[in-house]
Amino acid sequence: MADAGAGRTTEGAGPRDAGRFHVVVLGTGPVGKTSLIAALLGRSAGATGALMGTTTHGCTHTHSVEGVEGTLLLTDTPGLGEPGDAGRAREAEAVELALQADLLVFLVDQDMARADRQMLSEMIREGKRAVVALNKKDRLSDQDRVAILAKLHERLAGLIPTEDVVAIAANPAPITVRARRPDGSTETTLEEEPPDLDALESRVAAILAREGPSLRAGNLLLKARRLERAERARLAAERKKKARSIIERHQWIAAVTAFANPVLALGPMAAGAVQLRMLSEIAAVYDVQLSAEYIEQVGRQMVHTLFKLGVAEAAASVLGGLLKFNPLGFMAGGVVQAVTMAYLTQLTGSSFLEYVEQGQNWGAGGMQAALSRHLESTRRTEWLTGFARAVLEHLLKKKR
Ligand SMILES: Nc1nc2c(ncn2[C@@H]2O[C@H](COP(=O)(O)OP(=O)(O)OP(=O)(O)O)[C@@H](O)[C@H]2O)c(=O)[nH]1
Ligand SMILES: [Mg+2]
Repeated sequence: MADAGAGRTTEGAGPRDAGRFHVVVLGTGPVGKTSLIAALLGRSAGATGALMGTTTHGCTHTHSVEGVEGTLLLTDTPGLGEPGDAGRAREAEAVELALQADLLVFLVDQDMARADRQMLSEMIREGKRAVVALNKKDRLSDQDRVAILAKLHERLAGLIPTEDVVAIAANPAPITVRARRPDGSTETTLEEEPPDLDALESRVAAILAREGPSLRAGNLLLKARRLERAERARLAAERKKKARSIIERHQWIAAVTAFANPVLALGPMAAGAVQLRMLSEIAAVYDVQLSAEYIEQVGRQMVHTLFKLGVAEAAASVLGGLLKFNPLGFMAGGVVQAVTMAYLTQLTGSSFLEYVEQGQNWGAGGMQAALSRHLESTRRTEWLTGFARAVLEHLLKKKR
């Protein structure tokens, strides 16, 4: 049978691959993933080695199983949990490949580490069907093998049915055989041991025979759902970016307007027009239908609440420190008003953005709690100092 995996994996079991079933082997460190694939194929499947990181890229091989119609795609993956940036990138590739699987074979060579269990449960949450194979069973006494399997059953309770946890030896170590020569001396030879994959092969065959078509259909659904989720995330990020730039634009307008009319500026009444325009634009980005009256009412309430919560005091206190050491001190006249109104606009904008993002929901405690959260998380921080400085610089630029 032809080997599809001369290089990196590019193919997967998609809707066109009617007679194909995609198995991906996953595991942390040198647990024997490549060895397992070689043993299943009955020939080499790439380099193997005792140190981690031997396989650096995914590779897919085609394989057929006796008694099972169609073709198996077997994908080897780089090990999970290797250190460094390169290790993380390899893990990301392995996860990406695992998500393409109709069936995962999760390989371990001892009791399962917490990170393995977490990865496996994430895969199962993604809707993946998985079997767990304890490899290198030749290294274990019968008693140890039974004990480790029992431990695995316990750890995987609720995730993987007991019959889907099996023990195998993909590439058992050769055994030493002593033979007595006719002359009475002894000869020691190393004898290769054949792989022992019976338990795994019969599980995979049974799963394929029983669940193959529905697993494949399920996988198609999952793929569609994943794409949908990715599309939603992309749209959310794009909307947020637009909304953020709307907030920024209006915060500058608020600053410049207040700076020009400091007497009128400081008070809930003054915030009206800028707020109304900003909130309407944000609502439009999120395709949220809110009447102008509602937005005006919400805007007024937010401004009022923020003044009550101390937005002006917060802006003034951060400016006190800034202006003392700042050559911009000469502008102090309208600066307090400008920073206050810009800060206010930033807070109402961010809170309203969160509100529409969450499906027109202020979260626990309603609008007041949301505003208070935003104010509290910024008022005594470096962020507010940086913000005030940016407003001052903006005003100075406008002045020039
Ligand atoms: N004793 C014993 N050793 C095994 C068995 N299977 C694999 N090994 C050895 O374990 C080591 C790692 O095997 P690989 O197949 O390279 O492991 P891998 O999971 O592909 O490792 P990476 O590619 O580095 O992630 C090699 O030295 C294999 O010979 C087994 O059943 N028994
Ligand atoms: Mg390998």
